[in-house]
Amino acid sequence: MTDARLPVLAELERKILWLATWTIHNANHLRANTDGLKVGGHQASSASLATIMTALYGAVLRPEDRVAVKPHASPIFHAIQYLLGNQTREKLENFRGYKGVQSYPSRTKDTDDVDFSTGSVGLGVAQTLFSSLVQDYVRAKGWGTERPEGRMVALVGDAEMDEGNIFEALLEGWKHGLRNTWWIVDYNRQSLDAVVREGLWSRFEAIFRNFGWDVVILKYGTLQQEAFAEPGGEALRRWIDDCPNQLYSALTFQGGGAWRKRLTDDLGDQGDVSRLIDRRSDEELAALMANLGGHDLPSLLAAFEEARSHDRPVCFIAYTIKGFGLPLAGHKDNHAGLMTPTQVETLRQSMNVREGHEWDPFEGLSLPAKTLKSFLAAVPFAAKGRRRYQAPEVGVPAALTVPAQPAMSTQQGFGLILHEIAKGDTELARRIVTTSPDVTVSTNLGAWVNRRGLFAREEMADTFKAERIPSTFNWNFSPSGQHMELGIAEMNLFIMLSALGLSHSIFGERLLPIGTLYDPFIERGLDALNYACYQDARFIVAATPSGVTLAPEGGAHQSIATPLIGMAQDGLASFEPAFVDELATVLNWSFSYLQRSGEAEPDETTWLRDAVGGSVYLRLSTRSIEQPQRAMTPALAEDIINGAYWLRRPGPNAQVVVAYSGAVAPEAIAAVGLMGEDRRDIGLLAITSADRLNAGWTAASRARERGLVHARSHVERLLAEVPSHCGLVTVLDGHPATLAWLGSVNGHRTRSLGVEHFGQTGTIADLYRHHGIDTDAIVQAASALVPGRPIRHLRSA
Ligand SMILES: Cc1ncc(C[n+]2csc(CCOP(=O)(O)OP(=O)(O)O)c2C)c(N)n1
Ligand SMILES: [Mg+2]
Repeated sequence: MTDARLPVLAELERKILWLATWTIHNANHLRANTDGLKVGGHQASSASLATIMTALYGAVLRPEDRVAVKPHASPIFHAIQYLLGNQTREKLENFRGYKGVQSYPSRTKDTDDVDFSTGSVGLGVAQTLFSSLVQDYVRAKGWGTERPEGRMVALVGDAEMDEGNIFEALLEGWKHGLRNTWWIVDYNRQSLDAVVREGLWSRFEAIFRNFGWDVVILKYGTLQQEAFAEPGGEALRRWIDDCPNQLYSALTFQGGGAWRKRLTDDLGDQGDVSRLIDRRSDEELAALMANLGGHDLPSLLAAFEEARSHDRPVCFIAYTIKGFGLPLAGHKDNHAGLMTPTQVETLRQSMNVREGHEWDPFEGLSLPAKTLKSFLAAVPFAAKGRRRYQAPEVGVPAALTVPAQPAMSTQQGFGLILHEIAKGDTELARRIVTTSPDVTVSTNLGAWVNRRGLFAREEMADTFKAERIPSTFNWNFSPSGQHMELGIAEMNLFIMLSALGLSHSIFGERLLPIGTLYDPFIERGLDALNYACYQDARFIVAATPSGVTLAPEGGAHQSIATPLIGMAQDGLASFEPAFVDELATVLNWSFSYLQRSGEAEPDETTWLRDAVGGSVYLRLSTRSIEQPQRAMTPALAEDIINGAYWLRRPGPNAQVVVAYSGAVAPEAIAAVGLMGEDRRDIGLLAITSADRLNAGWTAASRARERGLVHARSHVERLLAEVPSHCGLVTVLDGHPATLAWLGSVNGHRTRSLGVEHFGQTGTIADLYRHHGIDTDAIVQAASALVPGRPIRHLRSA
């Protein structure tokens, strides 16, 4: 039985390819193009996926499905959305321009319902896998079950499969019993520079089957299958199978005449095979040879529909031609290839598109416009409109319980605070989900996990416990568990956080994700962290231990640059508290900060964009330090969130202010004590967030420059009471540039202490001395910065 959708989908495919081509051509040739706007990489790469995406969006996908589209296929995606009425002509005309359609599909910047951003190849692919695990998590809790389960689909470039993070994710998916995930590999055997190695598909096949995936190879289209059934067809099939990728590409580029010559030379037998070739015109021969599985609507529809009948993960290896349907088809240099105006003109004519009607959705059709219109109106994917949800806000208490211990580390405090939350039967406790790459216990999540359990779709008892072997930790897995245990790969942690942190928008169910890892390994997962922030996923990352303070752990685990990452990473508010009451304040604030989504206007007190919300990075430490005995007043809490407060207010004639962040608090406090007799009115500034202090200052400065003369940020208010002759010594266990900018706020002379070099192993005292962030170094810096009476402590030292 023939499928009535086929002629319409074929027409749609032509239209989509045309619109994508026109979008790119428009950006390249028609718009003023002075600053390198040249569109590289989109044309051929888009065409490669035109058929597959037509089949998916036109027939296969349902509203609950979510897709990560290969970065360079963005013009195809937007053309489809344009036809569905979700994208404007203005934005398409402004492809890659200011506020136009983005180069690569963007969840936050594009307006046509992009599910997952892509761009840095590999990450979007893994995101679909983790999103599927999150879907299972949410549903196992009994949430969102009124909606059907969706499929998480990635359209993957074959060269993209070189990215290691894809295989890290694959492993994790296997461990968690992955379902409902499709990866469709656009097997065009071309990357950016080159032609892909021979036979790669069979390696992929073996890998995926090993991890429990179904593998569907879409190699031959219907025309080819029909030809194989003709007399002599078997010889043609063998020839295709043996043909090297380079040669296939080259012949595709050259067209029908070249195919005829080559096939006749190689296969001509004056018999069946010759007749098979001769029966076809050059054009028909080219169409036959280009009729690979990934360009054959009937094969694609059949394969996808078959896969819809079960929930096993499927890898489709779809043979395609890069640049399909365009004069660039198959050429190995086509990645950055652009069609010339003449080529576009030829295509326009062949598509029956009149000049001036290039953007008309129903121009030049061979079917009545009405047919296409009503088909588009009934496309299942678009049946429910925009596919983004909102979730009600989870209530946050006025304050979290601060553990009462005279001395603690922030890491220990973090574990105790979460343990307190875990004990309660609150909505907050239920919506928190933790995850960690094999450092759950060593980052102090153990007590939380003991209470709330590990997540798995199926129960799995802790054998040690069942055997009554004493152990501190209860490692039971169940659908009600709230901890997602991951293997060591940090990329997976951040992509998991990205998936958990979009649950409210993708599945309509709010999660409050907390991930833990060792601080230095943020750098291992940094691109994925950046990706998560770019998509506006909401999560807390607690990184511990950090700096050189993890002393005996040695140089390999020490982090120097992370405070700067914390400041520079957009979408991430970073804190480095010294004391546990500060941490409790920050954590509580974070739970509501995660859930905000307002307008981007800065707040007039702090000049921070707090109404918008975002994710949070907590840089914690294993160093146990004496805790202040104090009440957390609302004013103090506010200062902690805004980034700093006076631990000791400077007097009117202050000569020195010491500003510190994090675990070096005892050194800063001691230095201030030791200098007290020899320098006047010393101030001690506790900095909980260099990131937020700096951001507020920058925003307030900008506001003043734009005429709001009274704009003042938190740090400006704090430093306003410091006399101009006063010197500033800043110190932290991290790169000194983190706090060095404080001197620019009001022009105070500043000396910034911190860590710049890979560390030694040793005690904390050894290493603080070695790097010059100990008490003596602070006193020496102050003494040199503010000359005066010799500081007695230094003389006696
Ligand atoms: C992490 C990362 N590295 C490099 C790039 C630059 N880049 C974009 S596409 C591409 C290769 C594309 O090959 P393939 O995945 O086969 O897609 P095709 O263009 O063939 O469809 C490269 C190297 C990138 N976007 N992200
Ligand atoms: Mg490729």
